[in-house]
This record gives sequence, structure tokens and C-alpha cells, in this order.
Amino acid sequence: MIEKVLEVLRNGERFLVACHRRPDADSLGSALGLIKTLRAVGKEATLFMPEAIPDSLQFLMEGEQGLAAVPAGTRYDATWVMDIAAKALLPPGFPDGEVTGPVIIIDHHHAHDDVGDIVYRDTNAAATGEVVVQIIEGLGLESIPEGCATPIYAAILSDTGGFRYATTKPATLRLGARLVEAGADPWQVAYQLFERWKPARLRLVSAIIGTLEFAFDDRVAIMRVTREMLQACGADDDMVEGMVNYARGVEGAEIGALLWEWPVQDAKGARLETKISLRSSGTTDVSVIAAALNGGGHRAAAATQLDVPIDEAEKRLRAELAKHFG
Ligand SMILES: [Mn+2]
Repeated sequence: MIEKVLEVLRNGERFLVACHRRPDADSLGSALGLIKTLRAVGKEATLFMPEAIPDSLQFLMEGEQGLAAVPAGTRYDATWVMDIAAKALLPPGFPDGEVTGPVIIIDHHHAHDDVGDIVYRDTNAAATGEVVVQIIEGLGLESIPEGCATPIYAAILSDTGGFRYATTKPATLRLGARLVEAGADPWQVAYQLFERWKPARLRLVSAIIGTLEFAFDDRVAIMRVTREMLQACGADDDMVEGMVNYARGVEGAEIGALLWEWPVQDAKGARLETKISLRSSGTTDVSVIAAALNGGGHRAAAATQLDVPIDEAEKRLRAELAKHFG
């Protein structure tokens, strides 16, 4: 199937490369890795970036400018979307088919709905960044192209939690070594992604941990974050990333859950919906629970968003968990 992707790559000249909505290190790192790879083989490649890039990922940009909107009249031979599991995660303002050309999905999630004309998902890959290396190899390039090592290393480091998750295979570590040999700096990337916190984020950690509750004989740890908490801490939504891991980290907890109040403004009006992040410490497949609540993800990490206030979302989550733990 990667052959089909390589064929579009070889035949096209101008490409647009996008991330999923609210880009993370894997999505942005793999997008930048692909862009540099495309340029290394003489193609034109542009990043589509209609959203603000989180502070912790700015170091990956290295002077790269993303397009907030595609200029009128522009047409691409194909558009790539990196690390996207569902249509709802396309970035805001994603251009229509006349502008994008065929949409190519490069990903490693078990998808629950399909988006894209050509889809290449390697669910064995620890990160979409790993799939970009498959493309580099598929092109027959001898070495990692200039500028690719750091973004791809960041993609893999982030999605494996620093080479710690069960998705970390010998090949993942070997690839990490190759990327370091090609110029990625392990401490600099780890510092930017994991070790550099604003005071507001630490206040938020404290507030979120303050909501910790246990359910089902302590097998599930549940936390929440509200708009009020964010405001009181002077924190923003980007700072919530990764917080759910504190719940998973409680000894004895098989599942960590975070309920997150999420403002929505659409035809139905302004309201607060609830995002739910789920993490498994190993025994339970949280993608099954997320799927039952209309979401998706992996065995160890899954999520959904419910169009109800946070208390109602918690009730629904607990009802679903009761089927597994009740
Ligand atoms: Mn990913």
C-alpha cells in the first residue's frame, strides 16, 4: 500500500502537508519530516497550519512558515494529512478537493472512520514519524534528509512517552539511534517536550490532581478540568495535554480518565461539551470504552468528546466503565 503513496509522491510536484486539529508533536514532527523529505527529492512542499502551534512545539519550526489559509487559485497535486484518525480531526478550514487534489493519510491509529483518498496506516508503528521514515526508505534515500532528524525524533519520543510505552520496539530504539546519529539532540528535544513548564502549568497540575477520585474498587482514577480551573491557574488548554497520565500513574489504577470542559460554538449555539481522555496502564483496552462513547484511539490511549456538560459526561463514562468493572 505504501507503493501507492510513493507513486503519488513521485508523480506530483506541489504538495500541501497538514496536521490533525490541535497539532501534537507526532503530527507536526511527521509533517515537517515529510516536508523536508519532499524537498530533498526536488518537490515543492508547504505546511498548512491554520491554528496556533503550541509553545512546546515551536522549536520544531526552525523558520518554517505554515500557511493559515491557502491563497485563492492555488492547486496542489496532492495534500497529505499526518497522524489523523478521524474526519472530525481535520484542521479548521481544510481546503476542499479542488484545491487539495487527492488527500493522502499517513497514520498509525486504528481509525474509526475514514478520511482521505489514499490511506496508509501502519498500526504497528509507534508514531506517524516512523511511517515517514518508511517513506524515506521507500524513496531509496540513503540517509535521513537534512532537517528531518529532529522533527521525526520528536514525533517518536512524544508518542512513545520518551521510549517508555509498550509501542517501543527494538526497531523503535534503533530508529531513535539513527535519528540521533543524523543530528537529533536527545536532551534538547526531551527538554522542549517534557521538561520545560510554565508556572501556570504546575498550578494546573495541582488543581487537576486535586479533583482525583477513585471508582470501581480503585481500578479507575478519574480527574477533571473545568474552564474555571484553567482561568484560576492562568492556564490554557494546551497545558492540559498529558495530564491524564497522572491518573493512570496511580498504583493499582487500570484506567486513568480525564474529563475536560470544552467550549463549542456552532449552529446549535455556544455551550460546554466534554472531552474524555482515557489511558490504560496495560490490562484494559480503553479504545473499546472510547468507541462505545463514539470516540476512538489505541489500546493504551483513547478519547472521545460528548455533547453534554461535564457532570453528565462523567455519568455516561461511569455507566460504560460499569460494563467492564461492575
Ligand atoms: Mn501519533
